[in-house]
Amino acid sequence: MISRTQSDALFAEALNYIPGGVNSPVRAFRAVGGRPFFVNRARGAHVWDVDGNEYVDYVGTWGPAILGHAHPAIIKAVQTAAENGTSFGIPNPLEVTMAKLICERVPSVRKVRLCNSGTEATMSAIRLARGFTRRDKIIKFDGCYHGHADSLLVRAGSGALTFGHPDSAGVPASFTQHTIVLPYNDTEAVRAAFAANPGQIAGIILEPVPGNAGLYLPKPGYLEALREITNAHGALLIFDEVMTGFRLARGGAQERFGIQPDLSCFGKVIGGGLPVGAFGGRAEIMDCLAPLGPVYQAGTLSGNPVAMAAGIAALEELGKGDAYARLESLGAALEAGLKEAAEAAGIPVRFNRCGSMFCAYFTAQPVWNLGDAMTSDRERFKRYFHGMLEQGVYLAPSQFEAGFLSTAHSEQDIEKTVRAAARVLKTL
Ligand code: KE4
Repeated sequence: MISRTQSDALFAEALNYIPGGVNSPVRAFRAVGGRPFFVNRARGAHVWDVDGNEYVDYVGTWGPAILGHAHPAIIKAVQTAAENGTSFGIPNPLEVTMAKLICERVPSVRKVRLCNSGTEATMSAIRLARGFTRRDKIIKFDGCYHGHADSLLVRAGSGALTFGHPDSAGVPASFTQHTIVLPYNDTEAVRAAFAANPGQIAGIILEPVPGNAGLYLPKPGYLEALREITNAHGALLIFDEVMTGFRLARGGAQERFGIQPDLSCFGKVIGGGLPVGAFGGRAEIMDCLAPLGPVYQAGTLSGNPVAMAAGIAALEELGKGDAYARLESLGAALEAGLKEAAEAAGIPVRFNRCGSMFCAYFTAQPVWNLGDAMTSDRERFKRYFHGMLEQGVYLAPSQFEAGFLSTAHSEQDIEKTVRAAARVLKTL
Protein backbone atom coordinates (compact mmCIF):
# COMPACT_ATOMS: atom_id res chain seq x y z
CA MET A 1 0.00 0.00 0.00
CA ILE A 2 1.48 3.35 -1.08
CA SER A 3 2.06 5.68 1.91
CA ARG A 4 0.38 9.09 1.56
CA THR A 5 0.76 10.52 5.07
CA GLN A 6 1.67 14.02 3.85
CA SER A 7 -1.27 14.10 1.45
CA ASP A 8 -3.61 12.92 4.19
CA ALA A 9 -2.38 15.65 6.54
CA LEU A 10 -2.80 18.30 3.83
CA PHE A 11 -6.29 17.03 3.01
CA ALA A 12 -7.30 17.20 6.66
CA GLU A 13 -6.07 20.80 6.79
CA ALA A 14 -7.68 21.68 3.45
CA LEU A 15 -11.04 20.43 4.72
CA ASN A 16 -10.91 23.15 7.39
CA TYR A 17 -10.68 25.95 4.85
CA ILE A 18 -11.95 24.71 1.47
CA PRO A 19 -15.37 23.08 0.89
CA GLY A 20 -14.68 19.37 0.41
CA GLY A 21 -10.97 20.18 0.60
CA VAL A 22 -10.85 20.88 -3.12
CA ASN A 23 -11.30 23.77 -5.50
CA SER A 24 -13.08 21.64 -8.07
CA PRO A 25 -15.37 18.78 -7.02
CA VAL A 26 -14.09 16.05 -9.33
CA ARG A 27 -10.67 16.20 -7.63
CA ALA A 28 -12.15 15.01 -4.34
CA PHE A 29 -12.20 11.27 -5.21
CA ARG A 30 -15.85 11.17 -4.09
CA ALA A 31 -16.70 9.05 -7.13
CA VAL A 32 -14.05 6.42 -6.37
CA GLY A 33 -13.74 6.63 -2.60
CA GLY A 34 -10.63 7.27 -0.58
CA ARG A 35 -8.80 10.55 -0.21
CA PRO A 36 -7.16 12.62 -2.93
CA PHE A 37 -3.41 12.94 -3.01
CA PHE A 38 -1.65 16.29 -3.26
CA VAL A 39 0.84 17.00 -6.05
CA ASN A 40 3.65 19.53 -5.87
CA ARG A 41 5.67 18.51 -8.92
CA ALA A 42 4.89 17.37 -12.46
CA ARG A 43 7.11 16.83 -15.49
CA GLY A 44 6.36 15.22 -18.80
CA ALA A 45 3.76 12.47 -18.41
CA HIS A 46 4.48 12.04 -14.69
CA VAL A 47 3.35 13.66 -11.45
CA TRP A 48 4.76 13.25 -7.94
CA ASP A 49 2.68 13.53 -4.79
CA VAL A 50 3.93 15.30 -1.67
CA ASP A 51 4.99 11.91 -0.25
CA GLY A 52 7.27 11.39 -3.23
CA ASN A 53 5.14 8.76 -4.98
CA GLU A 54 5.36 8.90 -8.80
CA TYR A 55 2.46 8.28 -11.16
CA VAL A 56 1.98 8.05 -14.91
CA ASP A 57 -0.61 10.79 -15.41
CA TYR A 58 -3.59 10.19 -17.74
CA VAL A 59 -5.55 13.22 -16.49
CA GLY A 60 -3.08 15.84 -17.68
CA THR A 61 -4.81 18.54 -15.60
CA TRP A 62 -8.02 17.53 -17.48
CA GLY A 63 -6.60 18.18 -20.92
CA PRO A 64 -4.25 21.20 -20.95
CA ALA A 65 -1.06 19.14 -20.55
CA ILE A 66 -1.13 17.84 -24.13
CA LEU A 67 2.66 18.32 -24.33
CA GLY A 68 3.20 16.88 -20.87
CA HIS A 69 3.83 18.91 -17.73
CA ALA A 70 6.48 21.64 -17.44
CA HIS A 71 7.34 21.58 -21.14
CA PRO A 72 10.56 23.64 -21.49
CA ALA A 73 9.14 25.88 -24.23
CA ILE A 74 6.11 26.75 -22.08
CA ILE A 75 8.16 27.35 -18.93
CA LYS A 76 10.55 29.63 -20.82
CA ALA A 77 7.68 31.57 -22.40
CA VAL A 78 6.01 32.06 -19.02
CA GLN A 79 9.26 33.22 -17.38
CA THR A 80 9.97 35.69 -20.17
CA ALA A 81 6.44 37.10 -20.16
CA ALA A 82 6.25 37.35 -16.37
CA GLU A 83 9.46 39.37 -16.21
CA ASN A 84 7.65 42.07 -18.21
CA GLY A 85 4.66 42.15 -15.88
CA THR A 86 1.89 39.66 -15.14
CA SER A 87 -1.13 41.68 -16.26
CA PHE A 88 -1.77 45.03 -17.89
CA GLY A 89 -5.52 45.39 -18.45
CA ILE A 90 -4.32 47.15 -21.59
CA PRO A 91 -4.17 45.48 -25.03
CA ASN A 92 -0.93 43.54 -25.43
CA PRO A 93 0.76 42.05 -28.54
CA LEU A 94 0.43 38.45 -27.31
CA GLU A 95 -3.37 38.66 -27.48
CA VAL A 96 -3.10 39.41 -31.18
CA THR A 97 -0.65 36.55 -31.73
CA MET A 98 -2.99 34.11 -29.97
CA ALA A 99 -6.06 35.34 -31.85
CA LYS A 100 -4.25 34.97 -35.17
CA LEU A 101 -3.06 31.45 -34.27
CA ILE A 102 -6.61 30.33 -33.41
CA CYS A 103 -8.06 31.87 -36.59
CA GLU A 104 -5.31 30.32 -38.75
CA ARG A 105 -5.86 26.82 -37.34
CA VAL A 106 -9.66 26.87 -37.16
CA PRO A 107 -11.10 28.07 -40.49
CA SER A 108 -14.62 28.47 -39.05
CA VAL A 109 -13.25 31.10 -36.64
CA ARG A 110 -12.78 34.45 -38.31
CA LYS A 111 -12.76 36.46 -35.04
CA VAL A 112 -12.19 35.31 -31.48
CA ARG A 113 -12.62 36.71 -27.96
CA LEU A 114 -10.31 35.49 -25.21
CA CYS A 115 -11.52 34.94 -21.66
CA ASN A 116 -10.41 33.02 -18.59
CA SER A 117 -12.10 29.61 -18.53
CA GLY A 118 -14.12 27.17 -20.56
CA THR A 119 -17.19 28.10 -18.52
CA GLU A 120 -16.81 31.75 -19.50
CA ALA A 121 -16.35 30.74 -23.13
CA THR A 122 -19.53 28.64 -23.36
CA MET A 123 -21.58 31.03 -21.22
CA SER A 124 -20.56 33.91 -23.49
CA ALA A 125 -21.13 31.92 -26.69
CA ILE A 126 -24.69 31.14 -25.58
CA ARG A 127 -25.35 34.80 -24.80
CA LEU A 128 -23.91 35.77 -28.17
CA ALA A 129 -26.04 33.18 -30.00
CA ARG A 130 -29.16 34.50 -28.27
CA GLY A 131 -28.21 38.10 -29.01
CA PHE A 132 -27.42 37.38 -32.66
CA THR A 133 -30.56 35.32 -33.39
CA ARG A 134 -32.82 37.22 -30.97
CA ARG A 135 -34.08 33.82 -29.83
CA ASP A 136 -34.04 32.40 -26.29
CA LYS A 137 -33.98 28.61 -26.42
CA ILE A 138 -30.81 26.52 -26.48
CA ILE A 139 -30.47 22.78 -27.09
CA LYS A 140 -27.86 20.83 -25.14
CA PHE A 141 -27.38 17.08 -24.73
CA ASP A 142 -27.55 15.02 -21.55
CA GLY A 143 -24.12 14.04 -20.29
CA CYS A 144 -22.44 16.93 -22.06
CA TYR A 145 -20.73 19.36 -19.69
CA HIS A 146 -20.07 22.94 -20.72
CA GLY A 147 -18.85 24.33 -17.40
CA HIS A 148 -21.01 25.57 -14.56
CA ALA A 149 -22.97 28.50 -16.05
CA ASP A 150 -26.51 28.40 -14.65
CA SER A 151 -28.41 27.78 -17.87
CA LEU A 152 -26.13 24.88 -18.84
CA LEU A 153 -26.16 23.02 -15.52
CA VAL A 154 -28.99 20.81 -16.70
CA ARG A 155 -28.40 17.08 -16.94
CA ALA A 156 -24.75 18.01 -17.22
CA GLY A 157 -21.82 15.63 -17.23
CA SER A 158 -18.46 15.57 -15.45
CA GLY A 159 -18.64 16.31 -11.73
CA ALA A 160 -22.31 17.23 -11.93
CA LEU A 161 -23.11 13.72 -13.19
CA THR A 162 -20.62 12.05 -10.87
CA PHE A 163 -22.25 13.50 -7.79
CA GLY A 164 -25.73 12.64 -8.96
CA HIS A 165 -27.01 16.19 -9.16
CA PRO A 166 -26.67 17.08 -12.83
CA ASP A 167 -29.25 19.77 -12.13
CA SER A 168 -27.45 21.86 -9.51
CA ALA A 169 -29.15 23.36 -6.49
CA GLY A 170 -29.25 27.14 -6.56
CA VAL A 171 -30.27 27.37 -10.20
CA PRO A 172 -33.83 28.76 -10.42
CA ALA A 173 -36.11 26.93 -12.86
CA SER A 174 -36.53 30.24 -14.65
CA PHE A 175 -32.82 30.17 -15.52
CA THR A 176 -33.10 26.82 -17.29
CA GLN A 177 -36.58 27.11 -18.78
CA HIS A 178 -35.04 27.93 -22.15
CA THR A 179 -32.64 24.98 -22.07
CA ILE A 180 -33.87 21.95 -24.01
CA VAL A 181 -32.00 18.76 -23.11
CA LEU A 182 -31.94 15.91 -25.63
CA PRO A 183 -30.20 12.54 -25.87
CA TYR A 184 -26.91 12.64 -27.77
CA ASN A 185 -26.65 10.77 -31.09
CA ASP A 186 -30.44 10.98 -31.65
CA THR A 187 -31.09 13.05 -34.78
CA GLU A 188 -34.87 12.62 -34.71
CA ALA A 189 -35.04 14.12 -31.21
CA VAL A 190 -33.36 17.26 -32.56
CA ARG A 191 -35.72 17.51 -35.52
CA ALA A 192 -38.70 17.10 -33.18
CA ALA A 193 -37.40 19.84 -30.86
CA PHE A 194 -37.16 22.30 -33.72
CA ALA A 195 -40.63 21.34 -34.95
CA ALA A 196 -42.04 21.90 -31.46
CA ASN A 197 -40.26 25.25 -31.00
CA PRO A 198 -40.46 26.96 -34.39
CA GLY A 199 -38.38 30.15 -34.64
CA GLN A 200 -37.43 29.98 -30.94
CA ILE A 201 -34.17 28.04 -30.83
CA ALA A 202 -31.04 30.20 -30.90
CA GLY A 203 -28.70 27.28 -31.24
CA ILE A 204 -27.38 23.86 -30.33
CA ILE A 205 -24.33 23.55 -28.11
CA LEU A 206 -22.51 20.24 -27.90
CA GLU A 207 -19.20 18.60 -27.28
CA PRO A 208 -18.50 17.18 -30.77
CA VAL A 209 -16.87 14.23 -28.98
CA PRO A 210 -18.39 14.11 -25.47
CA GLY A 211 -15.66 13.65 -22.85
CA ASN A 212 -17.67 14.40 -19.71
CA ALA A 213 -19.55 11.16 -19.30
CA GLY A 214 -16.48 9.11 -20.02
CA LEU A 215 -15.94 9.27 -23.78
CA TYR A 216 -18.26 8.47 -26.62
CA LEU A 217 -18.26 9.44 -30.29
CA PRO A 218 -20.75 10.97 -32.71
CA LYS A 219 -22.41 8.27 -34.84
CA PRO A 220 -21.60 8.54 -38.55
CA GLY A 221 -23.68 11.37 -40.04
CA TYR A 222 -24.80 12.79 -36.68
CA LEU A 223 -22.72 15.98 -36.75
CA GLU A 224 -23.60 16.50 -40.41
CA ALA A 225 -27.30 16.21 -39.49
CA LEU A 226 -26.93 18.84 -36.75
CA ARG A 227 -25.26 21.15 -39.26
CA GLU A 228 -28.08 20.63 -41.79
CA ILE A 229 -30.87 21.07 -39.20
CA THR A 230 -29.42 24.27 -37.70
CA ASN A 231 -28.90 25.73 -41.16
CA ALA A 232 -32.50 24.88 -42.10
CA HIS A 233 -33.86 26.64 -39.00
CA GLY A 234 -31.56 29.67 -38.84
CA ALA A 235 -30.08 28.44 -35.56
CA LEU A 236 -26.39 28.44 -34.67
CA LEU A 237 -24.30 25.30 -34.28
CA ILE A 238 -21.93 25.79 -31.34
CA PHE A 239 -19.06 23.32 -30.87
CA ASP A 240 -17.78 23.26 -27.33
CA GLU A 241 -14.16 22.33 -28.11
CA VAL A 242 -12.81 23.25 -24.69
CA MET A 243 -11.60 19.64 -24.39
CA THR A 244 -11.27 18.59 -28.06
CA GLY A 245 -9.87 21.83 -29.46
CA PHE A 246 -6.33 21.57 -30.83
CA ARG A 247 -6.24 18.05 -29.37
CA LEU A 248 -8.20 15.81 -31.74
CA ALA A 249 -6.49 17.48 -34.71
CA ARG A 250 -4.52 20.65 -35.39
CA GLY A 251 -7.89 22.36 -35.93
CA GLY A 252 -9.76 20.32 -33.33
CA ALA A 253 -12.75 18.01 -33.70
CA GLN A 254 -14.24 20.19 -36.42
CA GLU A 255 -11.20 19.47 -38.59
CA ARG A 256 -11.26 15.77 -37.70
CA PHE A 257 -14.93 15.42 -38.61
CA GLY A 258 -15.05 18.05 -41.38
CA ILE A 259 -17.84 20.18 -39.90
CA GLN A 260 -17.85 23.98 -39.74
CA PRO A 261 -19.84 25.22 -36.71
CA ASP A 262 -21.00 28.82 -36.40
CA LEU A 263 -19.31 29.34 -33.03
CA SER A 264 -16.57 27.39 -31.26
CA CYS A 265 -15.47 27.45 -27.63
CA PHE A 266 -11.95 26.69 -26.49
CA GLY A 267 -9.92 26.40 -23.28
CA LYS A 268 -7.42 24.00 -21.70
CA VAL A 269 -4.79 23.43 -24.45
CA ILE A 270 -4.72 27.11 -25.53
CA GLY A 271 -3.65 28.12 -22.04
CA GLY A 272 -0.67 25.76 -21.77
CA GLY A 273 -1.86 25.03 -18.23
CA LEU A 274 -2.74 28.61 -17.30
CA PRO A 275 -6.33 29.93 -17.01
CA VAL A 276 -7.66 30.69 -20.50
CA GLY A 277 -10.86 30.34 -22.49
CA ALA A 278 -11.89 31.59 -25.91
CA PHE A 279 -14.90 31.65 -28.22
CA GLY A 280 -14.96 32.56 -31.88
CA GLY A 281 -16.78 32.29 -35.16
CA ARG A 282 -18.00 34.25 -38.16
CA ALA A 283 -17.31 38.00 -38.05
CA GLU A 284 -21.01 38.90 -38.46
CA ILE A 285 -21.74 37.00 -35.24
CA MET A 286 -18.63 38.02 -33.27
CA ASP A 287 -19.07 41.70 -34.15
CA CYS A 288 -22.27 41.68 -32.07
CA LEU A 289 -19.98 41.69 -29.03
CA ALA A 290 -19.21 44.85 -27.07
CA PRO A 291 -17.64 47.25 -27.73
CA LEU A 292 -18.91 46.89 -31.33
CA GLY A 293 -22.33 45.45 -30.66
CA PRO A 294 -25.04 45.02 -28.01
CA VAL A 295 -23.92 41.69 -26.48
CA TYR A 296 -21.86 42.45 -23.40
CA GLN A 297 -18.93 40.27 -22.31
CA ALA A 298 -15.79 41.26 -20.39
CA GLY A 299 -12.92 40.07 -18.18
CA THR A 300 -10.20 41.71 -16.11
CA LEU A 301 -7.63 39.09 -17.01
CA SER A 302 -8.88 38.21 -20.50
CA GLY A 303 -5.89 37.98 -22.85
CA ASN A 304 -3.53 37.92 -19.88
CA PRO A 305 0.03 38.19 -21.26
CA VAL A 306 1.49 35.33 -19.20
CA ALA A 307 -1.38 32.98 -20.08
CA MET A 308 -1.13 34.01 -23.72
CA ALA A 309 2.60 33.31 -23.73
CA ALA A 310 2.00 29.81 -22.32
CA GLY A 311 -0.75 29.07 -24.82
CA ILE A 312 1.17 30.43 -27.80
CA ALA A 313 4.16 28.26 -26.86
CA ALA A 314 1.87 25.23 -26.62
CA LEU A 315 0.21 25.85 -29.97
CA GLU A 316 3.55 26.52 -31.65
CA GLU A 317 4.96 23.25 -30.30
CA LEU A 318 1.84 21.41 -31.49
CA GLY A 319 2.31 22.97 -34.91
CA LYS A 320 5.75 21.43 -35.29
CA GLY A 321 6.63 17.92 -36.44
CA ASP A 322 4.37 14.96 -35.81
CA ALA A 323 2.62 15.80 -32.52
CA TYR A 324 -0.80 14.58 -33.71
CA ALA A 325 0.61 11.46 -35.35
CA ARG A 326 2.37 10.66 -32.06
CA LEU A 327 -0.80 11.20 -30.03
CA GLU A 328 -2.66 8.90 -32.40
CA SER A 329 -0.06 6.12 -32.23
CA LEU A 330 0.17 6.31 -28.43
CA GLY A 331 -3.63 6.13 -28.25
CA ALA A 332 -3.75 3.10 -30.54
CA ALA A 333 -1.07 1.30 -28.50
CA LEU A 334 -2.87 1.99 -25.22
CA GLU A 335 -6.19 0.85 -26.69
CA ALA A 336 -4.75 -2.38 -28.06
CA GLY A 337 -2.98 -3.20 -24.81
CA LEU A 338 -5.93 -2.49 -22.53
CA LYS A 339 -8.36 -4.41 -24.73
CA GLU A 340 -6.03 -7.41 -24.71
CA ALA A 341 -5.64 -7.22 -20.93
CA ALA A 342 -9.42 -7.06 -20.43
CA GLU A 343 -9.99 -10.02 -22.74
CA ALA A 344 -7.32 -12.06 -20.95
CA ALA A 345 -8.95 -11.26 -17.61
CA GLY A 346 -12.41 -12.12 -18.97
CA ILE A 347 -13.76 -8.72 -17.88
CA PRO A 348 -16.35 -6.95 -20.09
CA VAL A 349 -14.76 -3.60 -20.94
CA ARG A 350 -15.92 -1.19 -23.66
CA PHE A 351 -12.90 0.94 -24.55
CA ASN A 352 -13.84 4.11 -26.43
CA ARG A 353 -11.15 6.30 -27.95
CA CYS A 354 -10.80 9.28 -30.24
CA GLY A 355 -7.18 10.20 -30.86
CA SER A 356 -5.59 10.93 -27.47
CA MET A 357 -8.87 10.90 -25.51
CA PHE A 358 -10.18 7.62 -24.13
CA CYS A 359 -12.40 5.87 -21.58
CA ALA A 360 -12.76 2.28 -20.36
CA TYR A 361 -16.38 1.50 -19.41
CA PHE A 362 -17.07 -1.68 -17.44
CA THR A 363 -19.94 -2.81 -19.62
CA ALA A 364 -20.27 -5.30 -22.45
CA GLN A 365 -22.48 -3.05 -24.57
CA PRO A 366 -21.45 -0.30 -26.95
CA VAL A 367 -21.50 3.21 -25.43
CA TRP A 368 -22.92 5.89 -27.72
CA ASN A 369 -24.68 8.15 -25.20
CA LEU A 370 -25.24 8.82 -21.49
CA GLY A 371 -27.79 6.03 -21.10
CA ASP A 372 -25.27 3.50 -22.40
CA ALA A 373 -22.53 4.97 -20.18
CA MET A 374 -24.75 4.52 -17.13
CA THR A 375 -24.72 0.74 -17.66
CA SER A 376 -21.07 0.68 -16.60
CA ASP A 377 -20.33 -1.20 -13.37
CA ARG A 378 -19.12 1.70 -11.27
CA GLU A 379 -18.14 -0.45 -8.28
CA ARG A 380 -15.81 -2.36 -10.58
CA PHE A 381 -14.48 0.97 -11.93
CA LYS A 382 -13.70 2.11 -8.36
CA ARG A 383 -11.65 -1.04 -7.71
CA TYR A 384 -9.92 -0.62 -11.07
CA PHE A 385 -9.07 3.01 -10.35
CA HIS A 386 -7.50 2.25 -6.97
CA GLY A 387 -5.75 -0.87 -8.25
CA MET A 388 -4.13 1.16 -11.01
CA LEU A 389 -3.24 3.95 -8.58
CA GLU A 390 -1.42 1.44 -6.40
CA GLN A 391 0.52 0.43 -9.50
CA GLY A 392 1.58 4.06 -10.08
CA VAL A 393 -0.96 4.86 -12.80
CA TYR A 394 -3.27 7.85 -12.25
CA LEU A 395 -6.53 7.63 -14.17
CA ALA A 396 -9.42 10.12 -13.99
CA PRO A 397 -11.06 9.58 -10.56
CA SER A 398 -14.51 9.01 -12.04
CA GLN A 399 -16.11 6.69 -14.59
CA PHE A 400 -17.66 9.81 -16.10
CA GLU A 401 -14.44 11.48 -17.19
CA ALA A 402 -12.13 11.02 -20.16
CA GLY A 403 -8.46 10.08 -20.04
CA PHE A 404 -5.84 12.10 -21.89
CA LEU A 405 -2.53 11.18 -23.51
CA SER A 406 0.24 13.68 -24.16
CA THR A 407 3.18 13.78 -26.55
CA ALA A 408 5.33 13.24 -23.44
CA HIS A 409 3.93 9.75 -22.75
CA SER A 410 6.51 7.13 -23.71
CA GLU A 411 6.17 3.62 -25.04
CA GLN A 412 7.50 2.55 -21.62
CA ASP A 413 4.64 4.42 -19.92
CA ILE A 414 2.14 2.59 -22.11
CA GLU A 415 3.80 -0.78 -21.42
CA LYS A 416 3.79 -0.09 -17.67
CA THR A 417 0.11 0.88 -17.85
CA VAL A 418 -0.89 -2.22 -19.80
CA ARG A 419 1.07 -4.51 -17.45
CA ALA A 420 -0.59 -2.85 -14.47
CA ALA A 421 -4.03 -3.25 -16.06
CA ALA A 422 -3.35 -6.93 -16.76
CA ARG A 423 -2.61 -7.44 -13.07
CA VAL A 424 -5.47 -5.31 -11.74
CA LEU A 425 -8.22 -6.51 -14.08
CA LYS A 426 -7.65 -10.09 -12.92
CA THR A 427 -8.51 -9.00 -9.36
CA LEU A 428 -11.81 -7.37 -10.29
P1 KE4 B 1 -13.59 25.24 -17.18
O1 KE4 B 1 -14.55 26.32 -16.73
O2 KE4 B 1 -13.45 24.13 -16.14
O3 KE4 B 1 -12.23 25.80 -17.63
O4 KE4 B 1 -14.18 24.54 -18.48
C1 KE4 B 1 -15.48 24.02 -18.43
C2 KE4 B 1 -15.65 23.00 -19.55
C3 KE4 B 1 -16.35 23.36 -20.68
N1 KE4 B 1 -16.52 22.50 -21.70
C4 KE4 B 1 -15.98 21.25 -21.67
C5 KE4 B 1 -16.18 20.33 -22.81
C6 KE4 B 1 -15.24 20.83 -20.53
O5 KE4 B 1 -14.72 19.58 -20.49
C7 KE4 B 1 -15.07 21.72 -19.45
C8 KE4 B 1 -14.33 21.33 -18.19
N2 KE4 B 1 -13.87 19.98 -18.12
C9 KE4 B 1 -13.74 19.42 -16.80
C10 KE4 B 1 -13.29 17.96 -16.97
N3 KE4 B 1 -14.36 17.10 -17.23
C11 KE4 B 1 -12.83 20.21 -15.92
C12 KE4 B 1 -12.41 19.51 -14.66
C13 KE4 B 1 -13.03 20.12 -13.43
O6 KE4 B 1 -14.23 20.48 -13.47
O7 KE4 B 1 -12.30 20.22 -12.40
